Amino acid sequence: MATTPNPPVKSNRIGLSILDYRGAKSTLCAGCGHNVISERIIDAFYEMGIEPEKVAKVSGIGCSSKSPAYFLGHSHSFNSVHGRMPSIATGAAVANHKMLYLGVSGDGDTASIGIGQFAHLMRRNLPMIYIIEDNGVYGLTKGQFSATADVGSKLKTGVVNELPAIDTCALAIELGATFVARSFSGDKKQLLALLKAAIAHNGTVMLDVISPCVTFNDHEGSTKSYKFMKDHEEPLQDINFVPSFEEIDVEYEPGSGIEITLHDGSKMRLTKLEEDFNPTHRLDALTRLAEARENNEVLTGLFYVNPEKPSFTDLLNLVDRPLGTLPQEVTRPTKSVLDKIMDEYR
Ligand SMILES: Cc1ncc(C[n+]2csc(CCOP(=O)(O)OP(=O)(O)O)c2C)c(N)n1
Ligand code: SF4
Ligand SMILES: [Mg+2]
Repeated sequence: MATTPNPPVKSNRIGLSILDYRGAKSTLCAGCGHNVISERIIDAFYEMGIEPEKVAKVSGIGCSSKSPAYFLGHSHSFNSVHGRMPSIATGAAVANHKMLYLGVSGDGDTASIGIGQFAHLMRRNLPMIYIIEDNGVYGLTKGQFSATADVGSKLKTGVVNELPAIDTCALAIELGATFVARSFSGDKKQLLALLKAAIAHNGTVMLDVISPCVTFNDHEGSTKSYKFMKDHEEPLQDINFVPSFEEIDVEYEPGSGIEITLHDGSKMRLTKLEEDFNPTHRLDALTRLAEARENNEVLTGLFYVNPEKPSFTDLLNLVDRPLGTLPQEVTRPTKSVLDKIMDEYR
């Protein structure tokens, strides 16, 4: 009897299938926004044709910080201490600047315990993608308000948050990050375009993704629920990403939006822009975010990008070969050199 051949497995530009970008089976709650973000990360790295072995995943503590286990199973990974992922990422990036660093944090991990480390990562413009999976609560410890919870947002128990939210995007722009955006786990097209552009950028990408916690913060009265986001999300622009390795088949018409060329030659095309808003203008971005906060708008999209500013590792003028792989003969001064240095202190 004739057998039906299996359909050919699709592969990307480096010959890998989407299965090569998956990770372990998720242990997070079914329906958690974090699982959807993991899916988009898998799609973005597959579509960009990035070798999983060239990626280093770093995270802190929280449901969000567990999620790197569920994507890019062939990549390097380090699950650090609560709020301390930035220092681990900084050390790793200096020791080996040839890897692509992908950090996953939570709103608690970043905006509460980790705010100090977050601030210094942003100001250094460390070349990495820093994702906040933002649900407005500490999911792992059973749903207390985090510092990104909006004023007036209500817990299931009826407790109302009266403290102002920290806007992690405004903070990241103020401090020096060079690619700052907000998205929603349920906005598949926008999130995928932003993740692919993030891979093409050199410098700190700070991507705050609203990611509903179905167990503790998806009810009426929450401003981080699926329903609230579906009703209130206001995308600033329609984002199309054209990677450097793809032919640009449609000519871009000047005046129909903004085109931004990223570090590796990829292009972002932003259309349906609000009049006068240009994401390459830092002050415009800060003003627009402040207005959004005053008007209770949930703005998403690309707020700020600067493809020109040197990253932290550019500024260090590192030798081409990763420091962590240099042999001792190169990194350790000889006895005569050490003696000479000591002589200078006598
Ligand atoms: C030093 C330290 N303090 C407190 C905790 C307890 N703790 C674990 S996860 C967490 C908050 C997680 O919230 P978030 O980062 O928003 O992640 P989510 O679970 O919501 O994805 C806290 C307070 C801890 N693990 N370590
Ligand atoms: S508790 Fe909330 S954040 Fe944690 S896995 Fe469940 S739905 Fe996700
Ligand atoms: Mg959280």
